[in-house]
Amino acid sequence: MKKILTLSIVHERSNILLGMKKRGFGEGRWNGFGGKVKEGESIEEAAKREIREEARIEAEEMTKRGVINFEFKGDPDTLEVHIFEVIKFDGEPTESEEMRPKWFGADEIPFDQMWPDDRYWMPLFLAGKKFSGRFLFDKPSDKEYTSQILEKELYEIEVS
Ligand code: 6OG
Repeated sequence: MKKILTLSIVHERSNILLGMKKRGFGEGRWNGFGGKVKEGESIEEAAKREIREEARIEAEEMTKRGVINFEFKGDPDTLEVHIFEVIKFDGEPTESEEMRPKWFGADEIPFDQMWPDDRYWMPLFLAGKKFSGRFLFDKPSDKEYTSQILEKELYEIEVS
């Protein structure tokens, strides 16, 4: 089964806002804000709701930057993650139950404490490119274990 998720990264000048995931899937890692799209909402509405819930800010301007399919060996589910760049927001990023937000400069992104796919697509994100891809992992990461990439496809998309 395919699950649709969002992942939003606020990009302001050369800084990005990430959140430390405090619980659940991806716990103990830095990531953008996001989660599952609920029935009846658009992908963009879901992205805005998740940013509001997890970082307590209101996304006012965002653009779709990529779609990546994530699979785990032996698991029939595919996570179709839609990646957004938030260019304008209102409010002050604030810690929530799920996430502790923090700004990072483009040259100090904590890839060692992120999902291992991020070091491949983040440079495209930071360069303003659009992309699509697919990653197959051995098994989910948790606090102690970092997933290993078994297969990787990543393409830059030309959009006029
Ligand atoms: P909840 O299920 O906690 O949302 N996500 C991933 N992000 C990256 N960078 N790599 C992955 O590789 C990911 N798998 C899922 C999507 C989970 C959040 O984590 C993202 C969502 O924003 C496997 O609601």
